[in-house]
Amino acid sequence: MKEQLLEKIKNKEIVVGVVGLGYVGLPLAVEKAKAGFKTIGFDIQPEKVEMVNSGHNYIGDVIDDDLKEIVDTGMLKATSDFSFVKDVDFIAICVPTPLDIHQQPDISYVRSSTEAIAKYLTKGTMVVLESTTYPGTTEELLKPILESSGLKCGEDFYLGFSPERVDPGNKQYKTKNTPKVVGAIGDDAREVIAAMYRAVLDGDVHEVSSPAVAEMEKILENTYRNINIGLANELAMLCNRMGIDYWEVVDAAKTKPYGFQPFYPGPGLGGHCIPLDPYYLSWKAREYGFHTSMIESSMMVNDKMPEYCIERAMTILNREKKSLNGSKVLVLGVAYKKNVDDYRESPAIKVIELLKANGAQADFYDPYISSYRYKGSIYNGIERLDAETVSSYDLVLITTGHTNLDYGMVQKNAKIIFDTRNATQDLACRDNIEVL
Ligand code: SAJ
Repeated sequence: MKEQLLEKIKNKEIVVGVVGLGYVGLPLAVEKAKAGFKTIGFDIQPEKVEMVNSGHNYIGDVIDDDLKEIVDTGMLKATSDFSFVKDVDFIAICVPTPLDIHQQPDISYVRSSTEAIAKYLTKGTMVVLESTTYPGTTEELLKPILESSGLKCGEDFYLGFSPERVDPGNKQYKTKNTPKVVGAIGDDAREVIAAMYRAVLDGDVHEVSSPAVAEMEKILENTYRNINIGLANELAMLCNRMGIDYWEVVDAAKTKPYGFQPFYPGPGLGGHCIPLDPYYLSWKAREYGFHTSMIESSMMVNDKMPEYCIERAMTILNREKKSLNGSKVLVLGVAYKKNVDDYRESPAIKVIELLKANGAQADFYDPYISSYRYKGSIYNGIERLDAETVSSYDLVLITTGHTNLDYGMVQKNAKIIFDTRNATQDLACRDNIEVL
């Protein structure tokens, strides 16, 4: 099997499957097809299948023309019919790994995708999980499901884990040039799966001894960010109490050319990875009687940031002899981080809800997001951001630091600005600006 697959990779005869056509799966499918491998994209959402098959791109990190070309040339097609799994030689699973309402891992998308694959799995197939998950998922969950097909892992099919590393909106690092880690069950599996990624990606492919090592390294990457952001948030709150500008402190600390990476405070932790992934580890750790105290501590700080922003807004309005209750507040940015159109787990939305709960009239403007859905309701932003609009609010609250906003105009016309992202850092006149 190994030699046959290595030959097929070399001759670009491998048929590739990608399950999940989101911000991870679609860029991966596009890169595989661009590298000359016929690719089938699988997704349970008919609208995604329809958009891909009509060459209509919906992922910011994918180039529209690239998608159109590989669809027009037949190198990529999308389907919801998993029976086509019988035609693939390599299949990557790129489905969400969210948390349920009790902050426990919801592995159901991975499980159902694997079950769908197992039904049509054929000999000589490489199966790779890319979704971020707890160490042990590949061997403990995927392997038995796939072997229920009657095929034997390591003999009839290869199984591995290779964590996605997609930083939405990152202009420098994309799927093609970001180094990739690969772990698999068995040396042959690891060699063949790594060869498959090397045939497509420009970045280094780093092989590790097991899927668990690869699963754990990805969780380490994101837990590292979570905890350092928690540290930044905690020190920002302390510095405010001490009358020290934490943003200036970080700028000074990052002059150290080694051993320090800057992290910045904010209104909370958003996105579908950093706030969630560490909980996959703390959940699994309890199986071993282990408590990941630093993750819990960091998340206590991060989860408190929306409320802390409300406290600060109250203090700022109070100085103007105004109460939050009855004030008009304009929230700038609902995306979970700057220059993206994604508002999943966005702290800005939690801030808006808290403003309303305290009796404020909270409107928002986001250049990338005109409306958002929250708990079954749709919320529309204000149409445009102009001097008259800005001046009509008691407080402007910057929650996402989009770089395409005219902060100079906002500063000139706002009564007062609470900037939780230091987005106004380049403005000379800051007398009506307060930072987190
Ligand atoms: N944030 C801060 N302060 C910081 C950095 C980030 O408050 O100093 C906030 C952001 O505003 C955002 C959240 O944390 O709400 C997460 O931001 P992020 O920069 O970690 O970006 P994500 O979640 O879009 O993507 C991350 C990837 N980003 C980077 O490495 C820069 C990467 O960790 C993973 O590839 C990706 O998660 C993933 O899919 O796991």
